[in-house]
Amino acid sequence: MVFYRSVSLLSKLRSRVVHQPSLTNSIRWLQIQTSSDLDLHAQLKELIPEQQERLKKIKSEYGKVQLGNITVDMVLGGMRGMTGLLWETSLLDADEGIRFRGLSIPECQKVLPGAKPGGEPLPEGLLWLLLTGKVPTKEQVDALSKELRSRATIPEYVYKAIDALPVTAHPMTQFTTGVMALQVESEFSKAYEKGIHKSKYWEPTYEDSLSLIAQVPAVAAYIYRRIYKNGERIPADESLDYGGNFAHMLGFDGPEMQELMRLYVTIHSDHEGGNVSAHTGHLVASALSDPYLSFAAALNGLAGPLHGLANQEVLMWIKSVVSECGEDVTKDQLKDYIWKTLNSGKVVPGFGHGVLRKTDPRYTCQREFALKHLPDDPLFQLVSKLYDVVPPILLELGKVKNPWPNVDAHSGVLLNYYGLTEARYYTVLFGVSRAIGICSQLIWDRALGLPLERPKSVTMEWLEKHCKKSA
Ligand code: NMX
Ligand code: MLT
Repeated sequence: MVFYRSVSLLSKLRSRVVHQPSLTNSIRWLQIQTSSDLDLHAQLKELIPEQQERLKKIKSEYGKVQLGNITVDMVLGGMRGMTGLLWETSLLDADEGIRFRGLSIPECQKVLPGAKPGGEPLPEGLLWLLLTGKVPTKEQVDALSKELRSRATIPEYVYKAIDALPVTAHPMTQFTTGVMALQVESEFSKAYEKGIHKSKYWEPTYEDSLSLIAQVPAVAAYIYRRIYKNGERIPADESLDYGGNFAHMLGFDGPEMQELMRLYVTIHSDHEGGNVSAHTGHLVASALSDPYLSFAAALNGLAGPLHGLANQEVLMWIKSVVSECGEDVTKDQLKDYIWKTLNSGKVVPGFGHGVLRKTDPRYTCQREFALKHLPDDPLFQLVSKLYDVVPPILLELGKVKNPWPNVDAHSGVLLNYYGLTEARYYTVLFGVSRAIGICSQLIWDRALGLPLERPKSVTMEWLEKHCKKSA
C-alpha cells in the first residue's frame, strides 16, 4: 500500500510538472516522458532501484524483528498461518479477500480501464498495476495490449509437442507440455548460459515473463480447439485486447463472453504468494529456473483438485446434482445430496479456503456478473441455493474453518451459460490468468535479488525430542 501510494504520488507530481508553461525544454521533456510513460519496461527500470533500497533498509533495520512463533501445529498443518514469503503484487486478508497492490476487486473494477467505459477491467491493466503499483491510463493499457500481441507468436514445435499427446490427455497435462515446449526460447536461460551479471537477471526475466503471458492464451486456445473442436485453430484478432482475443481464439465472439473473459482473467491472476501454484512457481524460480520452467511447475500444482482443478470439480458436481435431482432441485434434496457427497469421503468442491474466512470477493463479483447478465439461468439459481444450503452443513461437521464459497464455486456456471461447457478444460483458463500474477512477482523476485528458498524440515523423532525438552 505504501508502495502504491508513493508511486501514485510520484506520478501525480510528474503530471503536474508536465503541465508547466510551454517552454521548449519542458515540451521536449514532456515528449520524452510521454513515450517512456507508455513503456512498461522503462517504468520498471525507474522503480527498481528505489525498491531495492527499500528492501535493503528493511533488512538492515528490522532484520531481527520477530513475525510470530512457529508451533508444531503449523509444521504439521501445511504451514497455515506461518508468515514465510515476500510477495509484492497482492495481499490476502482473511475477511476482506484479495487486494492487488492495495486495491480490492471492486476498486479494480472501478479504476482499471475497460474495453469500453464502465466495462470489466482489462487484464493488461491489472498486469501493469501488479508490476508497477500504479493504475495505468487507457493509453498505457493499449500500449501493453499491443506489446503482448507482438509477442504472441507460437513456434510450430509447441503445437507438435502437444499433438504428441493423446487427445484424451487431461487439458492441464497438454497445457503444461505446451508451456515446457515454449521454454526452448527462454531468454533468461540463454542469458544465463552466456554469463549474465546477477544485477541484470530481471531484464531477461521480464522478456520471458511478458512473452509467456502473451503466448499462453494461444496455447490454451489451441488445446481447447484440439480436444473439442476438431483441431481447427482460430487465428488471433489483432484488433482485440488480451481477454477479448482469448475468448475469440477459443471460438467465442459474443461481447458478453469477451467481458466475462476479461473479468475472469483479472480476478484469477494473483492470490498472494502462499497458494500452491504461486508458491510452487516462486520456489522453482528461486533456483534460478527460468519463468517457463517455474510457471510449468506452478501449473502442475494448479492441476490438483484442492486447488485450481476445483473449478472443474464444481461444474461436474453441479451437473451430477441436476442429473440426479433435476434443475429445480429443492433445498431438502440439495441437503441430501451434499450429505451423500460428504459421507462418501469427498469434499464439497468450491467451498472452504486455506486463508479466507468469509465469502471470497471473487465469488461475489462473479455473482454480480450473473445477476446482470444471466439472472434466470437455472444453474446460476442452483449456485445461489448452494450458498444457503452448504455452509450450515459444513459448519455441522465441526472441523471446517471456512464454510463459505470460494472463486471456483461460481466460475463454471458462467462459462457454461455462454457455451464453454467442457468442465475438464476450466483449470486451463485459471492457469492462463495465473501466469499474470506469478510472472509479475517473478520479475520482482529477480529485481530484488531474492535468494534460493530452502526452509528447514524435521522428523517426527526430532519433534518428539524437542517438545519433551521444552515441556
Ligand atoms: N468439504 C468438505 N470438507 C471440507 C471442506 C469442504 N469444502 N473444506 C474443508 N473441509 C475439511 C477438510 O478436508 C479438513 O478435514 P480433515 O481434517 O478430515 O482432513 C477439515 O475440513 C479442516 O480443513 P480446513 O482447515 O477448513 O481447510 P484447509 O485449509 O485444510 O483446506 C481447502 C482448504 C480449500 C483445500 C478445503 O476447504 C477444500 O478441500 N475445499 C474444497 C475444494 C476447493 O474448493 N478447493 C478450491 C480452493 C480455491 N482454489 O482455487 O484453490
Ligand atoms: C488461489 O486463488 O490461489 C486459491 O484461492 C487458493 C489460495 O489462495 O490458497
